[in-house]
Amino acid sequence: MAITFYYGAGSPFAWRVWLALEHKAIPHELKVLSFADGDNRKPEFLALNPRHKVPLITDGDFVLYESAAIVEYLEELQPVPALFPGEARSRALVRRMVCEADQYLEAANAKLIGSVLFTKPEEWDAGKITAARDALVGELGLWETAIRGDYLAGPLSAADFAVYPMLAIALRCEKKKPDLGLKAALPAKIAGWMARVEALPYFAKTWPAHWK
Ligand SMILES: N[C@@H](CCC(=O)N[C@@H](CS)C(=O)NCC(=O)O)C(=O)O
Repeated sequence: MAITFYYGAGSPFAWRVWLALEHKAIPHELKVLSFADGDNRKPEFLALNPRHKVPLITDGDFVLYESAAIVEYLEELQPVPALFPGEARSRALVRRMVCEADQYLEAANAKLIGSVLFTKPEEWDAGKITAARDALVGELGLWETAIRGDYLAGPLSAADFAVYPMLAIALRCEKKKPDLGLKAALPAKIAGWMARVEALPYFAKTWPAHWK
């Protein structure tokens, strides 16, 4: 088993890589780091990633971090089943969606997560939370318009694995703040697409352990 996968539960970026590994059935050793215990700041991990972030993989003596780069590497390592399917234009569309997820969806998500999950309830700012939720719903409206088929780019692709975990963590905010109103505001096509990702045979295995 050449690949070792460094993972942190609840990290949408690490989740993306796990879904890609499972989709391609690439054998790997899973190393779960604990953020609470500071595993990602320990010297042995900093030697692999000075940015102290998961995900990270090693493949023999090759070390790679950054989830989008890892997924592309896995695709080159094992092209079938594809995560960048089709011809050049279809693959470019997948890459565009991954960039959009990492740039725009992530920015909207970070505001909501920051104002709900990473803020103590007694310090919640209702105006800030509503604005963050509305901005995310607005962003999701763009994704709803962009959906090409059963999955974001048409066939299942790296775009689905980039976006799904971000939305799952956003919806997690509603567990902590049940009146958030995000689930109810999800565009219908996005809700249907999420259900299709959740129906993938390996999906349940990747659900964050502490969310169960
Ligand atoms: N751009 C990176 C983001 C990775 C990232 O932000 N990971 C977070 C967890 S979601 C992390 O490890 N944070 C720990 C830290 O910064 O100390 C990627 O796509 O892999």
